Amino acid sequence: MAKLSQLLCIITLSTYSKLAFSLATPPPLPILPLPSYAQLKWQQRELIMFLHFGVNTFTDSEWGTGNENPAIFNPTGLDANQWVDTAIKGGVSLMILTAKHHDGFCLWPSKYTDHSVVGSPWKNGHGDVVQELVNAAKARGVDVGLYLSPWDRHDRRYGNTKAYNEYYLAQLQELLNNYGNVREIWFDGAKGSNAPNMSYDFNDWFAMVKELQSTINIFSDAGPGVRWVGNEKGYAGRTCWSTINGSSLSIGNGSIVNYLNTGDPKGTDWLPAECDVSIRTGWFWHKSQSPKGLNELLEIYYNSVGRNCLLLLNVPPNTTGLISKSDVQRLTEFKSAIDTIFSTNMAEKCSVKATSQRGGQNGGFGPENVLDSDHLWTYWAPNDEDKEDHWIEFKATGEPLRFNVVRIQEAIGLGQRIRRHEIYVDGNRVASGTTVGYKRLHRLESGVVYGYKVRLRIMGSRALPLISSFGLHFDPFWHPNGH
Ligand code: FUL
Repeated sequence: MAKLSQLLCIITLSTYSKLAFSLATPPPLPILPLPSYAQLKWQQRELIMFLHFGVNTFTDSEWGTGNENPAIFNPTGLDANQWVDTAIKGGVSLMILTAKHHDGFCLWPSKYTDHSVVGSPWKNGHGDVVQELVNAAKARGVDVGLYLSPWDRHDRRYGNTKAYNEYYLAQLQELLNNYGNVREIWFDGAKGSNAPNMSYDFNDWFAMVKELQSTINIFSDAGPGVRWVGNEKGYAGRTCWSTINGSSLSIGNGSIVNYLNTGDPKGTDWLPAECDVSIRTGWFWHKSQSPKGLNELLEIYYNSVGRNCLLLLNVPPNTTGLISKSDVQRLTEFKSAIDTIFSTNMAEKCSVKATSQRGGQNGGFGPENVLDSDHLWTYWAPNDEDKEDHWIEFKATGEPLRFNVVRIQEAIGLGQRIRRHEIYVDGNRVASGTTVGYKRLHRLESGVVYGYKVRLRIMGSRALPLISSFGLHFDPFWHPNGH
């Protein structure tokens, strides 16, 4: 009997010790605030598309007066499939349409006004542009967002706070109840200086939006889902935190644009920035304008997506109701340039080591994680004792490395951390910066570099840095100072 219990004891102990060996090290603690699921999904889109379309398209203007005759809206060749095709060619997964711009003209047959497609000759007044976009997008697996301008220059209720808020909420309900999933709703802060004085019940609006569409991201200057980046050039700050203090923000307040541009490492809210810019000079289509050049678009890409933001690129349909060929071509070129640059990662051929790794050799947080295809939930984590300087190093296993772009990504699901970082090639510093966030791109000022060892050094962070992906790329369109 004594022998039996001894044997049992040995078996139990050995089972426990085996278990102890196979138990995984838990991830490090997050540092708050964190993104919501909808915000993470939004961030991964990188490039989304704006469609400014309405009476302004036909009057060659940017801000309509509100007195336009709906009869001028007649896009005889409108084909939302062509819009969605264009988006797909551009690698875009979300399209945001101006359902109503400042002129008050509604692209859907709203029950609450006659200033809409109903009064136009297009489809004899039976058309619905919102529905056409929703149908075409759904058929191709693309998501839809809507812009509903708070400032309305047509409706007579504007200026009467109660009556106009009721009208606005009624229209929000139409858009969010009748067209399936809406992924982003855009509350524009613009308002003309002579506009009647009134206040918008933003809190009621936001609460209703969330009630009707629980996974939507609400955009405004101040969020609460996504914040404005503070300019319409498509440029985020060189330092760009997804965190900010929501209580310091308000909508339509020109004095906070710099704060919006950079965010705040002490911010208590996760409110990432969206960079809106048009492919042309204006937001609406004008015969006299043409799309920006490829290099300008790439510059915008590096300054938005490459600075931890989303790029919301406006590609406006023309008077026929189609996206002009020149814009389709430019967007296709843009997408193909991005693919050319980022489809090859020279770091993948490297051996990789780091200052330390959480949980030791088999802890699951080794530096090799930065080279897999998961850019959120597998990452390199140093161990807790490593307090100050951290680095991760990539060493060529054959030919020297040749690149002019460095890509760094943080595991933002556990919070944004890095404050300061540098890149070295064979001991020489080639780039330095502050925040990283979901994605930080450095286009090297010195042009192409060749070398054997590339080191990312992190000299400051809010908590231990967690790197989810790293890339060394070659951008054939980048020629600084004729290099
Ligand atoms: C601004 C508006 O005034 C412009 O017309 C455009 O819609 C842009 C995206 O936002 O505030």
